[in-house]
Amino acid sequence: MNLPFRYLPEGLQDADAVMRWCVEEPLWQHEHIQMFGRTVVVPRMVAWYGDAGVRYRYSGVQHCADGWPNPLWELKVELARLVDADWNFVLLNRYRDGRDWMGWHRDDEKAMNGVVASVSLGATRGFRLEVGDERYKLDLEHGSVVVFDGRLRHTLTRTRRPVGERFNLTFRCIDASAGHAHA
Ligand SMILES: O=C(O)CCC(=O)C(=O)O
Repeated sequence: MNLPFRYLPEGLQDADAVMRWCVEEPLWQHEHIQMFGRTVVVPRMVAWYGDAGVRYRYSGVQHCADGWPNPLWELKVELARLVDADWNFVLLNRYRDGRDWMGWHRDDEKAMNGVVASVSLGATRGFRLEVGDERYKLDLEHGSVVVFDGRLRHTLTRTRRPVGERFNLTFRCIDASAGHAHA
Protein backbone atom coordinates (compact mmCIF):
# COMPACT_ATOMS: atom_id res chain seq x y z
CA MET A 1 0.00 0.00 0.00
CA ASN A 2 1.27 3.42 -0.92
CA LEU A 3 1.14 5.57 2.23
CA PRO A 4 1.35 9.37 2.09
CA PHE A 5 4.01 9.41 4.83
CA ARG A 6 7.12 7.56 5.90
CA TYR A 7 7.34 6.65 9.60
CA LEU A 8 10.69 5.73 11.13
CA PRO A 9 9.86 4.66 14.73
CA GLU A 10 13.42 4.63 16.03
CA GLY A 11 14.88 6.95 13.46
CA LEU A 12 17.21 8.91 15.73
CA GLN A 13 20.53 7.90 17.20
CA ASP A 14 20.59 10.15 20.24
CA ALA A 15 17.04 11.20 20.98
CA ASP A 16 17.63 11.49 24.75
CA ALA A 17 20.46 14.00 24.34
CA VAL A 18 18.44 16.15 21.91
CA MET A 19 15.51 16.09 24.33
CA ARG A 20 17.72 17.25 27.22
CA TRP A 21 18.91 20.10 25.00
CA CYS A 22 15.30 20.99 24.18
CA VAL A 23 14.45 21.24 27.87
CA GLU A 24 17.37 23.51 28.67
CA GLU A 25 18.45 25.67 25.76
CA PRO A 26 15.86 27.15 23.41
CA LEU A 27 14.27 30.45 24.25
CA TRP A 28 10.70 29.09 24.34
CA GLN A 29 8.02 31.60 23.48
CA HIS A 30 4.28 31.88 23.87
CA GLU A 31 3.16 32.76 20.38
CA HIS A 32 0.27 35.06 19.47
CA ILE A 33 -1.25 34.49 16.05
CA GLN A 34 -4.12 35.90 14.00
CA MET A 35 -7.08 33.55 13.52
CA PHE A 36 -10.37 34.58 11.99
CA GLY A 37 -9.51 38.22 12.67
CA ARG A 38 -8.66 37.65 16.36
CA THR A 39 -5.35 37.41 18.22
CA VAL A 40 -5.00 34.09 20.06
CA VAL A 41 -2.23 32.54 22.15
CA VAL A 42 -1.28 29.16 20.69
CA PRO A 43 -1.69 26.18 23.07
CA ARG A 44 1.99 25.15 23.03
CA MET A 45 5.35 26.93 23.13
CA VAL A 46 7.57 27.57 20.13
CA ALA A 47 11.16 28.24 19.14
CA TRP A 48 12.96 28.20 15.76
CA TYR A 49 16.39 27.96 14.16
CA GLY A 50 17.82 27.69 10.66
CA ASP A 51 20.20 29.19 8.15
CA ALA A 52 20.94 32.75 9.26
CA GLY A 53 18.51 35.16 7.65
CA VAL A 54 15.90 32.61 6.54
CA ARG A 55 12.44 33.90 7.35
CA TYR A 56 9.33 31.80 7.69
CA ARG A 57 6.01 33.57 7.98
CA TYR A 58 2.85 31.79 9.08
CA SER A 59 -0.38 32.89 10.75
CA GLY A 60 0.71 36.51 10.41
CA VAL A 61 3.94 36.07 12.38
CA GLN A 62 7.46 36.34 10.99
CA HIS A 63 10.13 33.92 12.27
CA CYS A 64 13.71 34.82 11.39
CA ALA A 65 16.40 32.18 11.87
CA ASP A 66 19.84 32.93 13.22
CA GLY A 67 21.92 29.78 12.72
CA TRP A 68 22.01 26.15 13.84
CA PRO A 69 23.15 25.36 17.38
CA ASN A 70 24.34 21.86 18.08
CA PRO A 71 22.79 19.32 18.43
CA LEU A 72 20.30 20.62 15.83
CA TRP A 73 22.95 20.87 13.12
CA GLU A 74 23.98 17.25 13.73
CA LEU A 75 20.35 16.19 13.75
CA LYS A 76 19.78 17.95 10.42
CA VAL A 77 22.78 16.12 8.93
CA GLU A 78 21.49 12.80 10.32
CA LEU A 79 18.03 13.44 8.86
CA ALA A 80 19.43 14.42 5.48
CA ARG A 81 21.13 11.01 5.39
CA LEU A 82 17.96 9.16 6.47
CA VAL A 83 15.66 11.01 4.11
CA ASP A 84 17.10 12.17 0.85
CA ALA A 85 16.35 15.87 1.40
CA ASP A 86 17.77 18.94 3.09
CA TRP A 87 16.29 21.74 5.14
CA ASN A 88 17.10 25.33 6.00
CA PHE A 89 14.68 25.89 8.91
CA VAL A 90 13.36 24.02 11.93
CA LEU A 91 10.27 24.90 13.95
CA LEU A 92 10.21 23.56 17.51
CA ASN A 93 6.98 22.95 19.41
CA ARG A 94 6.81 22.22 23.12
CA TYR A 95 3.64 20.48 24.30
CA ARG A 96 3.71 20.80 28.08
CA ASP A 97 0.93 18.25 28.64
CA GLY A 98 -2.11 16.76 26.92
CA ARG A 99 -3.90 20.13 26.83
CA ASP A 100 -1.30 21.53 24.45
CA TRP A 101 -2.01 20.58 20.86
CA MET A 102 -2.14 21.77 17.25
CA GLY A 103 -5.40 21.98 15.33
CA TRP A 104 -6.06 20.81 11.77
CA HIS A 105 -4.02 22.87 9.35
CA ARG A 106 -1.85 22.79 6.23
CA ASP A 107 1.67 24.16 6.01
CA ASP A 108 1.01 25.50 2.57
CA GLU A 109 2.69 28.87 2.64
CA LYS A 110 3.97 29.81 -0.79
CA ALA A 111 7.57 29.86 0.44
CA MET A 112 7.46 26.33 1.81
CA ASN A 113 8.55 23.35 -0.18
CA GLY A 114 6.29 20.47 0.87
CA VAL A 115 8.62 17.88 2.44
CA VAL A 116 8.67 18.01 6.25
CA ALA A 117 10.77 15.76 8.48
CA SER A 118 9.06 15.78 11.87
CA VAL A 119 10.98 14.55 14.92
CA SER A 120 9.21 13.55 18.14
CA LEU A 121 10.82 13.56 21.59
CA GLY A 122 9.19 12.70 24.91
CA ALA A 123 5.59 11.59 25.42
CA THR A 124 3.84 9.62 22.67
CA ARG A 125 1.07 11.71 21.09
CA GLY A 126 -1.55 11.17 18.39
CA PHE A 127 -1.01 12.62 14.94
CA ARG A 128 -3.57 12.60 12.10
CA LEU A 129 -3.04 13.17 8.43
CA GLU A 130 -5.79 13.59 5.89
CA VAL A 131 -5.61 12.81 2.19
CA GLY A 132 -8.93 13.26 0.42
CA ASP A 133 -11.43 11.02 2.24
CA GLU A 134 -8.72 9.00 3.99
CA ARG A 135 -7.52 9.74 7.54
CA TYR A 136 -4.33 8.21 8.84
CA LYS A 137 -3.58 7.94 12.55
CA LEU A 138 -0.09 7.63 13.93
CA ASP A 139 1.14 7.51 17.53
CA LEU A 140 4.39 9.42 17.36
CA GLU A 141 6.95 7.89 19.69
CA HIS A 142 10.10 9.23 21.32
CA GLY A 143 12.96 9.23 18.83
CA SER A 144 10.71 8.77 15.79
CA VAL A 145 10.69 10.65 12.52
CA VAL A 146 7.71 11.05 10.23
CA VAL A 147 8.23 12.43 6.76
CA PHE A 148 5.21 13.85 4.98
CA ASP A 149 4.03 16.60 2.69
CA GLY A 150 3.21 19.48 5.02
CA ARG A 151 0.62 20.77 2.53
CA LEU A 152 -1.64 17.85 3.52
CA ARG A 153 -4.09 18.60 6.36
CA HIS A 154 -2.69 17.39 9.68
CA THR A 155 -3.16 17.77 13.43
CA LEU A 156 -1.55 16.85 16.74
CA THR A 157 -4.51 15.90 18.90
CA ARG A 158 -5.39 16.95 22.44
CA THR A 159 -5.76 14.24 25.07
CA ARG A 160 -7.32 13.89 28.54
CA ARG A 161 -4.87 11.10 29.34
CA PRO A 162 -2.14 12.22 31.72
CA VAL A 163 0.88 12.56 29.44
CA GLY A 164 4.30 14.05 29.97
CA GLU A 165 6.00 16.72 27.99
CA ARG A 166 6.64 16.31 24.26
CA PHE A 167 8.88 18.19 21.84
CA ASN A 168 8.38 18.24 18.11
CA LEU A 169 10.93 19.52 15.61
CA THR A 170 9.73 20.03 12.04
CA PHE A 171 12.55 20.46 9.55
CA ARG A 172 11.40 22.52 6.59
CA CYS A 173 12.76 24.03 3.43
CA ILE A 174 11.83 27.67 2.96
CA ASP A 175 12.33 29.27 -0.41
CA ALA A 176 14.11 32.53 0.34
CA SER A 177 13.21 33.91 -3.08
CA ALA A 178 9.43 33.64 -2.55
CA GLY A 179 8.33 37.23 -1.99
CA HIS A 180 6.34 36.93 1.22
CA ALA A 181 9.07 34.94 3.01
CA HIS A 182 10.81 38.25 3.67
CA ALA A 183 9.67 41.08 5.89
O1 LIG B 1 3.72 18.16 16.81
C1 LIG B 1 3.55 17.57 15.76
O2 LIG B 1 3.86 16.40 15.60
C2 LIG B 1 2.89 18.28 14.60
C3 LIG B 1 3.50 19.62 14.30
C4 LIG B 1 2.86 20.28 13.13
O3 LIG B 1 1.82 19.90 12.66
C5 LIG B 1 3.48 21.46 12.52
O4 LIG B 1 4.49 21.96 13.06
O5 LIG B 1 2.95 21.92 11.49
